[in-house]
Amino acid sequence: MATPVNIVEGSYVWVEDPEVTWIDGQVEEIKGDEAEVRISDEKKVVANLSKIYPKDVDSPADGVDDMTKLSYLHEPGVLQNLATRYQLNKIYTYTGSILIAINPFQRLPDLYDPQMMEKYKEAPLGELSPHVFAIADAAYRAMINEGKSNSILVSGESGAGKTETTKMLMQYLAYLGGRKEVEGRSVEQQVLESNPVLEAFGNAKTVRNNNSSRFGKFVEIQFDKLGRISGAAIRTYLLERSRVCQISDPERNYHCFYLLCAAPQKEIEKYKLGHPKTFHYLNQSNCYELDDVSDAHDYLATRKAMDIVGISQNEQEAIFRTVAAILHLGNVKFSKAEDNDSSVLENDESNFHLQTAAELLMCDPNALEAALLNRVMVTPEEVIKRSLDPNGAAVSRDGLAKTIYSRLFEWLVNKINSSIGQDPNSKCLIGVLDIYGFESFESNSFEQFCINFTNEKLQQHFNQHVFKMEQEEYKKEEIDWNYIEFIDNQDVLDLIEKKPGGIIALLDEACMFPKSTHETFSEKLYQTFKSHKRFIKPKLSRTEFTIAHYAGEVQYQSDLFLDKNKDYVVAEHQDLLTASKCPFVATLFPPVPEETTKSSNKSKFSSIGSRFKLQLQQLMDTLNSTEPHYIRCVKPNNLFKSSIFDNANVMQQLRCGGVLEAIRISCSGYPTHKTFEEFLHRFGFLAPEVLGENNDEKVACQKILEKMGIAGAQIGQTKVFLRAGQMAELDARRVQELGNAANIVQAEIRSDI
Ligand code: AOV
Ligand code: MG
Repeated sequence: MATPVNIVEGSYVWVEDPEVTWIDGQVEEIKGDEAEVRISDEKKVVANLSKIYPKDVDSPADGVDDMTKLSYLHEPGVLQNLATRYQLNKIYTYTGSILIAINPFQRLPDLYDPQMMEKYKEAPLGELSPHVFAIADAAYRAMINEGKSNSILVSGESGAGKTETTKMLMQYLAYLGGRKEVEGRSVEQQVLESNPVLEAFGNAKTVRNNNSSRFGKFVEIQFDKLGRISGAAIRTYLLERSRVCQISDPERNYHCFYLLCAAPQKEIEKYKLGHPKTFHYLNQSNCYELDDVSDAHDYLATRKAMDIVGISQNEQEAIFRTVAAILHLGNVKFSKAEDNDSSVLENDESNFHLQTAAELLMCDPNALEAALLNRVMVTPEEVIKRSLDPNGAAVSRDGLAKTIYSRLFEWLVNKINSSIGQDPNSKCLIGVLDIYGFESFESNSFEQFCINFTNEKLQQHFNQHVFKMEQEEYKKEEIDWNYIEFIDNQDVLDLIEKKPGGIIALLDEACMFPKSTHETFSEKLYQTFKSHKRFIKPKLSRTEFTIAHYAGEVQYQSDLFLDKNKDYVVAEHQDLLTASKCPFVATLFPPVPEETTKSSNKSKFSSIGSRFKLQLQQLMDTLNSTEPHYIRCVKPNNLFKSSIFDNANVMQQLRCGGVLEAIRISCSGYPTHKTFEEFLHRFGFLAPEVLGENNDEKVACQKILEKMGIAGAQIGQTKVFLRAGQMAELDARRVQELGNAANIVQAEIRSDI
């Protein structure tokens, strides 16, 4: 961000502070590069002039609803504005047309009720207080008026409020595009009820969020010529599979497992269930219940939502039966067989769970046992049957559980889509994107790699968009805009996705080469990206690598990258479930066509990374054909508490989420846009003669700039555009003038005495 150079003695400023990030005070003395700033009666600090920023003392006490109205666009100003508003429960603020939403961590009364929806309907953006409804309304209006598809992209870190925001957006769009009299299930109702269904199966408690989405989601709402909802399509991205079998304290597995364990007694008996702590897939963590959530209530609510989205009673029964089967499967344990390296079921209890799992999946228990304990290898010469050791059998079991669960999730999405129905004639749609936010944990694996890759993609889209909008504003005002530059994150994207040679391509190569290990893969990365600016090899490590993402550095553990990248269903598992007597289970595992099983290893390999990359590219193509609207969600603290605004934490998110980058982009052009009237009101007294001349506003502004010797600023059609630092320069002059005026007044008073 530009360094303000125009700070004088007497200026009000912001100084960096280790505790609250920024603190305000007044400059008492300037010596060379250093300023002495009085913070309070007791406290003075000395800081380098390049590290202090001017404070706008004229800003309203309750903040401004649009950051671009701030006289100074810099970090402390932005932060102060958001903090002030948050304390007043004003959680929404614009930055131009971008909406910043700060998670209130409490239900704010009336904020989302029908009266509010009615109020926002057709109100021009910016006329009412900032709100998600205003963004949805703008998207809807633009779609109707221009006949063009729009999209709303919601981003922010885990727990920042993306999913809640998305639900509000959908509710408002359903309100605008719904039909008055509804018979049975309406399309909009189905669209809305898809949320609780997908959340039950795709959300889980993590350390960051009690209801964390573990998949990405793009909902495309289709409208007919009259602007009514006529169909919808939900696309989901990469569900976190590992969670089904592995969780760490105090997280939880997917909600549906706990819901089912809290189901009415009849179901519990039918599925032979018990307390979640009796199941290995759930008892790896000590967390079973969530504050303020009743799993029993949510079970019934989920069933109801499933009714509405068109999942039949039979299908629902089969879905929960499959969920129960996964829990039982997880309890099957193995021990070493006495005489060799193969394994057997550990005890009667394991046998009971295996029998129950087979019964629920309606497959042959002996075949299930065999599929878990053995692996058949087909070579051109012969078919070899190999027994797995207990560890291998457990891996096989978990693989089966993950595959069943992810197929079940895919089935749900497809079912919801076919039941809501697509409108082939729809020319206009509004897409709403709710994707997992940037993640950096202590240990980061392939999932985080994919999640962060997604965020890089969206970040690029965002930068390009902000850049374009800024240019459009300049064009509209007919000013020269040649010299805005902006930093692109294309280099990180190349590192990840370039073909050939990017990390995903190298990972695919490693997966196809039978002798690769994560060590050889890592070695290859180290060699290839030795001098890449965004790639770092951590000292002493032979299997880890760090990527310098736009949002910060993340160190990845490559151990499971190869395994997780292979999209591969063990043939024995496939055959077992294809043969299930339960039609639902059998449809999850349609028979694999002959040729693919027989062909060489190479074409059999299907890469999750590459497929995900392709899906993302398709998503970007869709987004690029729409008019985007951005909502950036911010988490005010890590305690999930209302009313706590943690400056450092918010600052970090604004930096990572690109909000400050957006501001930086506008700073590299003309960060301050003031209407002629505002400008004259503030600076008119610097040139009273100009005001006296009865000039038109535009000419008056021009003359003031000339008199003050401000070069490079521009006068548009309705606004004055100032370069970075020029506002501070004018304000400094104002402080001096005011000081002079005050001295004169004081002198007059004294001479009066
Ligand atoms: P996320 O989608 O951004 O995280 P959520 O939308 O699930 O985050 O929000 C987390 C929690 O914050 C919710 O469960 C609510 O308790 C609360 N919350 C968020 N927005 C609001 C709001 N507008 N009003 C009231 N409470 C709110 V993740 O899915 O983890 O990245 O993968
Ligand atoms: Mg979410």
